Amino acid sequence: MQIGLVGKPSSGKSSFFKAATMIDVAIAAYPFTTIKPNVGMGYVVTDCVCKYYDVKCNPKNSVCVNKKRFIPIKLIDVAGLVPDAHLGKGLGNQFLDDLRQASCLIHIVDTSGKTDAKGKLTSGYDPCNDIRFLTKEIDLWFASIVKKGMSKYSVKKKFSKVDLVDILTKQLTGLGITKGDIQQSLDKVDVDSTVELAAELRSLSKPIIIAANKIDLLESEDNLKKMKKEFFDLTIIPTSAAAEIALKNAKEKGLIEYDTGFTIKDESKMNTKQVEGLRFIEKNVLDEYGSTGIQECLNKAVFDVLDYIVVYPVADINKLTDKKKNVLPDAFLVKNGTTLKEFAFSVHSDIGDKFIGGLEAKTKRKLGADYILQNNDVVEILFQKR
Ligand SMILES: Nc1nc2c(ncn2[C@@H]2O[C@H](COP(=O)(O)OP(=O)(O)OP(=O)(O)O)[C@@H](O)[C@H]2O)c(=O)[nH]1
Ligand SMILES: [Mg+2]
Repeated sequence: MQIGLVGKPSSGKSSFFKAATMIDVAIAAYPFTTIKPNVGMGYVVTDCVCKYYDVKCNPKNSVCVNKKRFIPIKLIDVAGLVPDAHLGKGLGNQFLDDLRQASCLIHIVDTSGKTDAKGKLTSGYDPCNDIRFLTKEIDLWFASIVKKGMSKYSVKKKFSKVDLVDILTKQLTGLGITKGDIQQSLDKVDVDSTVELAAELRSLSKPIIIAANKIDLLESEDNLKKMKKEFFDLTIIPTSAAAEIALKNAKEKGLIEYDTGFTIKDESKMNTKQVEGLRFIEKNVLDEYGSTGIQECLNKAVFDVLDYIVVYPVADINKLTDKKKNVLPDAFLVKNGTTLKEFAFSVHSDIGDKFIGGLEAKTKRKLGADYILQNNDVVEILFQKR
């Protein structure tokens, strides 16, 4: 699972990346601080099934803290995109190729209106512009690749009987687009309009959600309302990457306890500026919006927009263990609607090939190949051993 962070320069992409991964990357108030992409692991968080089964788990592919399962997802932070990037403005859009395999994009918007379309300092800028131009640039990037497929098709069809869907599938698989996506899109839009087709394919294969960032700044409040009104059909989550970094830093230094809210452990160990900074975050971010929004953004992208569920494969449904006796070792993110057999293949192609059936831990019932996996299922996959 990969998620791409996109947005204009200085909107806070690298800050969001750092807040989610705690990897130290370059962050600065001038455009194009990031040129080469940053790649790292963030997490989605969900109640661990160890809570339901009342057992102590030994996670291997993920982490469990206070019965919350932290499941890793890959985050990619790329260079800033400016209007007309497809014509080569700014750093152009070549670097978008780094996002080919992303399942979802989070558009980091500077909600404060204090940076212009190129990321330079200004005041009173309307962040709604950013949503419009950025979506357009991403769609045009798709369109340039769809166009290549279309030209191949028009050349090939002169010489042999060829199928447009097959040619497009081959051209677009690198973008994570399936044959089904292409068929669905061709049913919906006019095949002659490359741009429309590309936009449809983009929204199917890389939905965009909005992180309304810099929500700690006072100017952001009205702009957020405006954005929500104009883009009521988009998922918009208020975030403060800067606040999340400050809270995680203070937690790492042992100064505060921080889960959803925070408590200062010993005020005498902090200077006035530090305490004031934390109180500012409490008042302007946590009290106002409930959280810094970073974790919500990732969870929303994976569980709501992409509609993934969590499944725990084990080797023994009675003990809930793998072969090495680890309790609930792995939590897998799978697309809602996935069958047991498809899941078996994704765990290991060999297990898929030798698949017989499965067992489910809660009811102990047998499962067939077509069983649709449910959220928090603990399953044992049965396969021919030799
Ligand atoms: N107040 C406030 N400032 C923020 C927030 N997030 C980022 N910033 C500031 O915005 C500026 C740009 O942040 P970056 O994370 O470097 O932005 P970027 O989008 O990666 O920029 P490029 O790499 O140049 O495209 C820095 O000065 C950050 O400290 C936030 O939530 N609140
Ligand atoms: Mg950056």
